[in-house]
Amino acid sequence: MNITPEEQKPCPELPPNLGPYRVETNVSFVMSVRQNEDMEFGGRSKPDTCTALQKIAIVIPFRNREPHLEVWLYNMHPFLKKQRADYGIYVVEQNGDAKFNRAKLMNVGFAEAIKDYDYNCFIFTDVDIIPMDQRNLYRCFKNPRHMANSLDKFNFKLRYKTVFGGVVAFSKEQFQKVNGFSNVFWGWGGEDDELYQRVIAMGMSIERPTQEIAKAKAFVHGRDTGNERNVKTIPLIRKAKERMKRDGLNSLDYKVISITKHRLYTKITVDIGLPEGHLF
Ligand code: UDH
Ligand code: MN
Repeated sequence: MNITPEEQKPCPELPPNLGPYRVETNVSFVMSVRQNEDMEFGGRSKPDTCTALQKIAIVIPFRNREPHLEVWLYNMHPFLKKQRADYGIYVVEQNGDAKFNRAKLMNVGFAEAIKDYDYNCFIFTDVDIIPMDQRNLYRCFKNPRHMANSLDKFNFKLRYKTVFGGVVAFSKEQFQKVNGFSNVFWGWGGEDDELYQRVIAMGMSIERPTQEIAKAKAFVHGRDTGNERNVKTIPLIRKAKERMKRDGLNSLDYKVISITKHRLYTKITVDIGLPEGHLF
């Protein structure tokens, strides 16, 4: 007899048997698909014997990083299933070769995911960071949560007290409260610190797992073409509080080029425009 969702019990607060996790790097898309044949297209899955506590959209900013995506998917589907998550994966790909805008892609992921399902939690993650402990819950909490505080490439040390990059979790309300990310950070850096300032400006604070539980693998790589360091971030970060009212989800402008529901993820390819004052 099938159990209907109404008859199902909520999943336990803490899934059983969570512990250290060994990241597998020698993988392929084919291996991932074989291991995840139970997935719904678009990279959706939910526990089959209980009702998950949250509905989680995972948003990955992306351009030209297939090898990292391959490893991320191979490791993260089993990881999220083990945590009994009701989740969907959204890979938001910037079309064209203009300067990369990680933050704007995150906003697009949020805006598109909420059209798909009644998500109430959003995890914004780089494609090249994979947790090394299943107790690092990919979920939302009372405060916006930073989960990339203990990366192997930084010897599992917190780099600075207000660091807020790599992987963050926001409930829908928390993300709307800060008006999402800024849309005006083109190139590498600053958008994460600006988001931190938004959180503080709205009277919230951030939280993190312990350094032990947050241990994660971050792949070491060179700088991508098109993602050169942005040298104009400091004045933007300083003015975050003032700008956040008009720069973010409420000013988000983009054109979807395609949405493809692959077995392991939903790929959203998007035209996010060009930096202001861009010259050809
Ligand atoms: N991303 C892409 N494609 C790009 C650029 C960035 O997919 O071309 C995404 C991806 O999810 C990535 C994230 O944006 O994980 C953040 O970008 P990043 O990984 O380049 O940032 P990180 O801080 O490295 O890891 C910066 C380059 C450091 C070079 C140092 C050389 N010693
Ligand atoms: Mn990286």
